[in-house]
Amino acid sequence: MSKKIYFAGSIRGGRDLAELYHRLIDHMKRRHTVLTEHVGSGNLCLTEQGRQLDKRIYDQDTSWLKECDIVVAECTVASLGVGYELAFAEQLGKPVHIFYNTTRCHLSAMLTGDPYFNIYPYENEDDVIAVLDKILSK
Ligand code: 6K6
Repeated sequence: MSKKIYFAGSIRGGRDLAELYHRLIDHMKRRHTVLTEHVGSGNLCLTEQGRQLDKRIYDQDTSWLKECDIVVAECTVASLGVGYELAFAEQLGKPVHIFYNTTRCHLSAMLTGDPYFNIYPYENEDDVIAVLDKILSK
């Protein structure tokens, strides 16, 4: 069944893996709806937009978190925003699946130490795709 996916990935935390986010989003979009497609965009504005414009982003993203069926997060690049979204999703009781590349980072203990989260360490992008397909086919 087609799912509404909230994909979380670093924006102001750093865009080193933006192309990976884009490929993962493209893959998931074949069968599902990704509410946060912009996370994989190449030309995002990374600077603070002021409290009012940032409030619009916050309101939209928290509304999508309430609407989604599942949260998928790529957490290799540390991001305050993604950490916030994961805790918010947990409060909402949404299933949360977290991926991180073990060759590039050490995940925060606040994620690995929280038994609520499904966590998938990986080394290759192909492994992420295979696990994602399994999760999304349920
Ligand atoms: C406009 C078009 C694309 O991006 C923008 C402006 N910025 C954001 N738009 C939407 N969601 C955002 C934006 N900035 C951060 N987020 C949310 O926080 C995303 O859902 C990411 O998963 C997460 C990234 O947080 P930071 O702390 O790395 O920015």
